[in-house]
Amino acid sequence: MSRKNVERWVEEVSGWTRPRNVVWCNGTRQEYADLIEVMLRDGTLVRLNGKAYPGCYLHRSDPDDVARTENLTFICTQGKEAAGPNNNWMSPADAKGKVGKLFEGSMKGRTMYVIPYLMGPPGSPSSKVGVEVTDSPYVAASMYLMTRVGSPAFEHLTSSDEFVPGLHSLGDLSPDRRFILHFPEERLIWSIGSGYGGNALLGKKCFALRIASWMAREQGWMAEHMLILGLEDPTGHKTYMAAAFPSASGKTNLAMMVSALETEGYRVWTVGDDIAWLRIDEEGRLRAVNPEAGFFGVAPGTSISTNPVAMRTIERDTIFTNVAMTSDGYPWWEGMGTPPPQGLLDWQGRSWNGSGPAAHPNSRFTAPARQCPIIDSDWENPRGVVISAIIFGSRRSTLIPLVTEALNWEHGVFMGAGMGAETTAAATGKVGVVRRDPMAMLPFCSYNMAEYFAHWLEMGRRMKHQPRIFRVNWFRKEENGKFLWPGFGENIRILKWILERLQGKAGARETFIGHLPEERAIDVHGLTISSDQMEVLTRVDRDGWEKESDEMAAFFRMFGDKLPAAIAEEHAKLRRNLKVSTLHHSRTN
Ligand code: GTP
Ligand code: SPV
Ligand code: MN
Repeated sequence: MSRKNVERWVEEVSGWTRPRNVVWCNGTRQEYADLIEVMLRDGTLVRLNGKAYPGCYLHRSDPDDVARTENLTFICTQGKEAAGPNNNWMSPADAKGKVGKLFEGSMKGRTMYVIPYLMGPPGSPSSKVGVEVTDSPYVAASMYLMTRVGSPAFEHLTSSDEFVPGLHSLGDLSPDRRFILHFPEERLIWSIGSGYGGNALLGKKCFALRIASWMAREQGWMAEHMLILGLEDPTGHKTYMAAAFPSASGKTNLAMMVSALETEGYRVWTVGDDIAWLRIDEEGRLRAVNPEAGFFGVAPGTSISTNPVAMRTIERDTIFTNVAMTSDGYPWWEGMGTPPPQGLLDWQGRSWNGSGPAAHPNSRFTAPARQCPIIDSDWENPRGVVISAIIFGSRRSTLIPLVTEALNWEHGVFMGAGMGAETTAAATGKVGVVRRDPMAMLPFCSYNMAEYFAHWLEMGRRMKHQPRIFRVNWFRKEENGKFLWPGFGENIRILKWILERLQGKAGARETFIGHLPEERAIDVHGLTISSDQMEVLTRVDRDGWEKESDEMAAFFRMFGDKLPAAIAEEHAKLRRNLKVSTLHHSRTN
């Protein structure tokens, strides 16, 4: 049993970070309760209204520590090329020298929590063990909600010796001394100076995406920033789909959707809302597991009308971070569906004066997945679920149609690789600027993305039954800034079209960007949307695509001749077709 190896590593890091005491977490409810007690006593947590929100707490973070900090996130590989132009890089020796100093004595006077955790369903060949050492009780408690802590990890460890160590310390929380470091070659994570989710809950983005994407390429599987959902149709049959959208761009909402077509028998079941680990099974199908056991979801915009399932998931045993609080001790945020009440405290605990948001735009809830009322019966199936469709999506206020189907796997990989997305509050920096975010993995792929595209192409070649690939966009806006498409539960109409495409039933017209829904192929009955608006949502704007294609070119150029030929060829094809369509236009106009 490699518990010995874990003990050896813990001894090493505690000798150096010098905590006051060390607590091993075995995953019991009592341990979780003790952590909560510690935080209520020292003010890290505030208890919310026990009648309306039993077992719920509010955490207010340092005002400078509210989102992922991509500029302070590094991949530390022997050579710079391995990390690619898409990552910040430091050599392992430099990283350890520089950041090692910051860890010296960083836990003085604090408790060190040792958290063995399992990512993935117990008993699954896909699952992997991590051990996080942290001096933050908030991080420790969040790990209880987000992963399988303690015995599931040790039971899994007995069957394999591998575990991914992750060292985390709050340090002094200064962004000047904040580093999120990944050593994929030795499967190691170091994080200091932040207590924020994606920087500090090391099982999530650091392990399940950055370290895992590296392992996945070596071992022939995929680690993706994807939700997983089951779409039940009127016959009762479920079709599973995985969808990659960038941060704060609708994964949790799609995965938990309450279908607007429920009376007709279409409904959604949740398997996962953020990350998917995918492998090819013996029959050549792609199967996915959700490595996580909880949701770390965006609070603003979540309401009874937009996401009633999330609202029910978070009404008990949930930790809220950086939301506002009412005088009754209820959590509150913008877009919750109720007007801001009198006596509201903002996310920093100050009396809210009506200027600026009361809840931080990246405020979040952390809740166990089992509390989700529509969690899928197969969400912990060790074999995972068979994926029939892969969906790429992002926020684009213009150009990108409501839905497009790729012509084939290569074209679909190109669609994902060239995807542009408007940035959100989930990472520090400007919000709403378009950047390329291939497969929604730009901040999470730990190696050269040109090789990542090649890996996608190779995975497609190895599959006997490739999922079909789609691109969606719920975020088109009218000139007045209003969303053109109602979104949320109405997105079922697009999932229905996707399902009907898989079944060979739905109509589509082939264009140079892919298959677009034929007029009236999308079921809009009961919706107040005009055929003009639907036309706008499914139009191909040639000039816009010309510009889009230039932006893809600029992005792809970064990778030089590492860019796979198939991607370059798909891009060249788009260019050629754009020219042809110009000729066509001038002839018909
Ligand atoms: P991460 O947890 O950061 O990875 O985000 P996510 O991709 O899970 O995004 P999430 O579902 O939490 O949605 C982010 C924001 O987008 C929330 O404010 C939602 O209310 C909003 N949103 C989600 N789906 C839709 C939609 O279909 N239409 C519109 N207009 N907004 C949406
Ligand atoms: C994201 O930013 O994509 C999230 C939140 O899901 S975090 O855990 O911070 O990465
Ligand atoms: Mn995410």
